[in-house]
Amino acid sequence: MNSLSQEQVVEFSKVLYQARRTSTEVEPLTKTFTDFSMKDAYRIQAHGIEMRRQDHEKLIGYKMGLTSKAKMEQMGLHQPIFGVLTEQMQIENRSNFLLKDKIHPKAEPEVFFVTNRELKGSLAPEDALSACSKVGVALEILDSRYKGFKYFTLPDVVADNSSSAYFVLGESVTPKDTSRFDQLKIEIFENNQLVHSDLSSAILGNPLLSLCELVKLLAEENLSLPAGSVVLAGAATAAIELKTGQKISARLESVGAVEFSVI
Ligand code: OOG
Ligand code: MG
Repeated sequence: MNSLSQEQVVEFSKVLYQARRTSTEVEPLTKTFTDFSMKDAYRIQAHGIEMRRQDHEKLIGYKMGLTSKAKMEQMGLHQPIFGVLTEQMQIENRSNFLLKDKIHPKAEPEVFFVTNRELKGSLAPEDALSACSKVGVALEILDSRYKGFKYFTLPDVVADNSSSAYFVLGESVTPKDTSRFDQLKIEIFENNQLVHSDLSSAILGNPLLSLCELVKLLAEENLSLPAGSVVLAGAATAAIELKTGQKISARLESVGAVEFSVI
């Protein structure tokens, strides 16, 4: 497979940029144009983020995706990926989420970290833990720009910033050296009814390993993870489609809760 020219990278990322801005679904890029590699997918993603930076969005972290079996099976794709988070994507905990002007959003329960120093290269889980000032529970609101939220190929998803759209950070704790985050129950509720539940070990065996994996994937792009980054470790369970009138909440055992209402 030949790598994409810079003109193609710009053209492809503009298609997704417009789709997001106008809440219009588009065909997968690999269907409209041509197949491309993961490396090119991250180039398209990065160019899309650069356009958002020009729109004065501020980068505040990353999300990991496809880090659990439940998510890999829901989406039919089987390899961890990352996307970029901006401050403009954040929704306050316990606030309203307006469904209007969204394409086909879904919510999923996540573990999040806030890092206290720059991280790069290869990292052990103990180093990852010592680099976290916070560990908390989050809800990610995905909204793929592709028709019917249907896949396509892994490079299509990565090009589309790994389907990220919004996120809500909930309660958190300050971890200690001895804290363990690999056997905690994580649950998602719709109108207080439990919909999915799993253990945090569903996320690559331990959500801290998802942070290590992110740092490794960033290194492949010659990037490091800046101090103070927010990192979503990836959903432990499948996602729920959003509809007006829902209250969506999630709970991470020993850590806390997070919620929003769909209006
Ligand atoms: C891809 C992003 C997956 C997760 O937590 O696994 C993701 C998608 O489902 O569209 O965010
Ligand atoms: Mg997610």
